[in-house]
Amino acid sequence: MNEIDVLTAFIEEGYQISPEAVDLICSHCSPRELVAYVLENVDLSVLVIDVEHIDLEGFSSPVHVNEETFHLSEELPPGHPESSFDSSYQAPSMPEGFKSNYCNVESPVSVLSDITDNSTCVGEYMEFVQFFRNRYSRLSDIIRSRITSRPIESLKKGKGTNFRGSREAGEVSIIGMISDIKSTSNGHKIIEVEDPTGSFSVLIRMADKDLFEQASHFVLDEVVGFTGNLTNDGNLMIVQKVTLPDLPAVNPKKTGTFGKAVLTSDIHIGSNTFLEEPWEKFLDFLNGDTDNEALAAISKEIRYLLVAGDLVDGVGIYPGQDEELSILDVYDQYKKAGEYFSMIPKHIEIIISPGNHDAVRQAEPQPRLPENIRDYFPDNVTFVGNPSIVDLDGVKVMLYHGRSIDDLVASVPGVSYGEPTKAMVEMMKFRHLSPTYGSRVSIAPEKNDYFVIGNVPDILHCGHVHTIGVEWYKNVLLINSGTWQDQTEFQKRVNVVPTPAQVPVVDLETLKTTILKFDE
Ligand code: D5M
Ligand code: FE
Ligand code: ZN
Repeated sequence: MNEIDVLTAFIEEGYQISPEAVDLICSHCSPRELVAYVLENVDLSVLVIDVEHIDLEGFSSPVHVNEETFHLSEELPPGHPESSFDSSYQAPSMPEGFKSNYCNVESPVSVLSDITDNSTCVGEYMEFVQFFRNRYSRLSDIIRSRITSRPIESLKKGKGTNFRGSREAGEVSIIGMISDIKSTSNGHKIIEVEDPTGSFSVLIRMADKDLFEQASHFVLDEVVGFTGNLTNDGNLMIVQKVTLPDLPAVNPKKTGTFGKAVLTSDIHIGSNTFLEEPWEKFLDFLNGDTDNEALAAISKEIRYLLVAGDLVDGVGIYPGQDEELSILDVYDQYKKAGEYFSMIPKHIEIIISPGNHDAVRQAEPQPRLPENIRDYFPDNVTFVGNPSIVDLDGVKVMLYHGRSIDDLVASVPGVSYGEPTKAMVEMMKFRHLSPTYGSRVSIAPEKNDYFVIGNVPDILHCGHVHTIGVEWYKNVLLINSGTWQDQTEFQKRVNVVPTPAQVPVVDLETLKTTILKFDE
């Protein structure tokens, strides 16, 4: 509601209103409800409504939470499971005295992992060694808790004997980082793996169908455990079993909180295919400005808005991009973004991480946007790097723009742009957001591999591919949050078909997700 709306609402009811009272109502997070409350309670003798007639305390007294949630479950992608949480679990309850919406509720944000201000890398050889060792050490620790493995060096020394020098018998296990995947002339797979002590070749036979299927999901630089028998010359392992660093079969239940988080990404402000009208409808929704009661009920419960990269279209990102821009200067694009984000109610905590169209280094992990750009945005925005992990009042969300999805679509069977969460399942199984070095993702060798999924998040939120997807994987909610950009000429050429202006809204207590559409 703007000032004129407030003014006319009172005039229509036969009241005048002072400018200070108008300001007070407009600055409130639910002005529409406040106007109704004042009109209902004002003394009939009052002619001019002033600040003293606006009883904010009375307005703020607790109201009953509407338990009915607006579920568009028929619009969820096929296979979207219902919440699998333990029904005995009690989520933290709403604080006493919450208002007609969540505008006076604290919504804490803490950043648990982020490269910002921690980058050490200059790209030297030894840094790459350290980077891959960090990955190996963390992922192999997970696998080692499931199999008893030996260092590769001990297999070679043994040459057919075990590491105590006696005749080799039975199975052995190693944990290696995949350095090469080849097919033999008979169609078997030979996989070259490395650990800090050496390298070794393992064979996966075509006839071992399940194993072969599992191995078809491997991409370079992933860490995997292999169990099998060595050939007589001791130079090759015939694999019987593979062990991934996958999430445990029983992943502990979540620690929920109340309210809702809205997840989005790939806004591409400044592109001439940026969908301004649906986006502005979305901003209205965040402000509770909607005639749809169900949407208004959701809007009132929103505590967080997360943006997983590609806030603006940027400049010079792909050949001929300048012909598809409506705002040619990247700072002007961010200025416009800042104006849009200033329209979002101040009680909604906003998290923004960058993507490949944003004005930070292209090599990942990317730090948060620089200060001269952050200055365009209001105080309720927290800027983080890509990837990063944030804790939203007990719900842990890992944000990653998702550039590696391009690699996974190109090489893993069953992973496609149409179902982006399938790529995210691969990330969870191999506990890594972007395994392959030297492919589409340019990786900076930081001391710590920020792409390793160590502590398991409650939600993994990606974007980049411009298609929406929601899926559960072992109690982790995987969401690709789509886009606000219509198909570009460039995307037509590479056959990318986006699903724009759709927004997943996550209930932070149950992690049930509703997809809202703003394109109609
Ligand atoms: O990426 C938007 C989408 O376009 C995403 O699905 C990847 C795809 N894309 C981007 N660049 C390429 C190239 N060079 N080839 C094929 N597909 C591509 P965005 O990051 O928003 O540009
Ligand atoms: Fe994008
Ligand atoms: Zn992108």
